[in-house]
Amino acid sequence: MIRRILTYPDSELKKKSAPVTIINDRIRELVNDMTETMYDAPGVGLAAPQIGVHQRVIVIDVSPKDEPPELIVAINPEIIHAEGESYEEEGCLSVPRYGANVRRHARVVVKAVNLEGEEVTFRAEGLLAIAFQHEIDHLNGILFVDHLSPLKKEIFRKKYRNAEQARVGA
Ligand code: K1U
Ligand code: ZN
Repeated sequence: MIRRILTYPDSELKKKSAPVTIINDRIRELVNDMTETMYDAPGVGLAAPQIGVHQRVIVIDVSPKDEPPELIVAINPEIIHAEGESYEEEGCLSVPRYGANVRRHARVVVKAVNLEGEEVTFRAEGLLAIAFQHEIDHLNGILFVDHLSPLKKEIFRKKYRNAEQARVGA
């Protein structure tokens, strides 16, 4: 089922998510819903708190449009190694119509559990590395705009508020 994606400034997006302790039908259904919601959006990733579920589950697919899908499901993901620096433009399904450059690690190693309950390790670079960092931030209640300098964040807040007010005719 496609779920509604919460948007900034919803306070649910600022809450920290809890680790998954057991992989049961509820988690499998959550992953199915997240996957459907991500592909429908469309996005290259989605974290459970974006649909209001505060469990440490993310889905990612950064495969090019003209290639077969390569879905990554990561439960309780943890960055166990990070190196290098990147500064690329990001967007967020929870912050529609806004993009900004964010400083991230260029390469990460992520440890997680898959839907079978097995421990898995991902070595990521490029967009996949950025997506892992972006989605794991969501699990900790952090949005990409929280990485902006205080001045840029203030400009974002004002611009975003004005743009949203104009859009809904407030
Ligand atoms: O978590 C999210 O809000 C999803 C977000 C993930 C992300 C985007 C860019 C860099 C890192 C992580 C998105 O998918 S925003 C939409 C987007 O970037 C996109 C959509 C369709 C095709 C390609 C990109
Ligand atoms: Zn996001």
